[in-house]
Amino acid sequence: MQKLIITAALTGAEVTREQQPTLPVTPDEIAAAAKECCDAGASIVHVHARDAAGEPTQDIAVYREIKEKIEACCNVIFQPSTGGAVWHSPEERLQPVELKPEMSTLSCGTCNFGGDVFMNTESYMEKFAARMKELGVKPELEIFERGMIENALKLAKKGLVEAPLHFDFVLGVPGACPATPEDLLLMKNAIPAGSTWTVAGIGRHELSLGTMAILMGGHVRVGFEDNVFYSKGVLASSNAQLVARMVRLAKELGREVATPDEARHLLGIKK
Ligand code: KMH
Ligand code: ZN
Repeated sequence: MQKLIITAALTGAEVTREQQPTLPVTPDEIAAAAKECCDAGASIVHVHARDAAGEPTQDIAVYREIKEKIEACCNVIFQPSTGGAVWHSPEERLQPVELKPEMSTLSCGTCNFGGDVFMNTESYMEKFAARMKELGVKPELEIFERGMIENALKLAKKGLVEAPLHFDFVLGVPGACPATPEDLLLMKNAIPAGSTWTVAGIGRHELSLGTMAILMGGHVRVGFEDNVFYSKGVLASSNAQLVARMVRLAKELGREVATPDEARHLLGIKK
């Protein structure tokens, strides 16, 4: 089995300091959390920027500051979000790709997102994919529903994303695909051979689906964007605490954890 790639989704667009008092929000806090997670065993950090008021922003200047601060302190793969928050325009969302990060996310369809709609029309998916390709940014294909895999494959057929594809199954978002073991199997069995995949289980499902992925040869995403708790009713003390638990589980289950450079090799990213 491949070594395990652990992604830490540090901040997200929806979580607040009220829900998680140690949520990293400023560029300094996000960079410090990235280093802590990298030291704990994460090889990718998925990043959402926040403005001075702590609100989600897709401002390229804020992403630039975060990228530079992370690069100055650790070797982790920087993966900015192009999902942003549900109310960001596609043009706002695409901004961090212009920084030519090693990776960025590419959401592969529209779904309900709690009481909101997360909008990803075909034309915008194509635009995002084309720009990532032009700039040499490896897309992580975000899959919130089964049909989104077909949308991703359509992008591949048009040459806008290239094999080997890398998928992230985001399971358990209210309004989208639930986070059952059967759903994860369905997703995993629907992607082309030779692809890599990771799973982001929302809330308590982070632990169960992450454990399944370790056993199934997939990869794992943890962090406050997806889950703020360590166990029922007990807040996690940091993103790194959630990473460290996955490292321990992987060790117990006989799966080695990838370094950032090993993750680059597995994902076909040239530094
Ligand atoms: N915040 C969600 C609406 C991504 O980062 O690419 C979208 C999201 C996906 O988080
Ligand atoms: Zn995100």
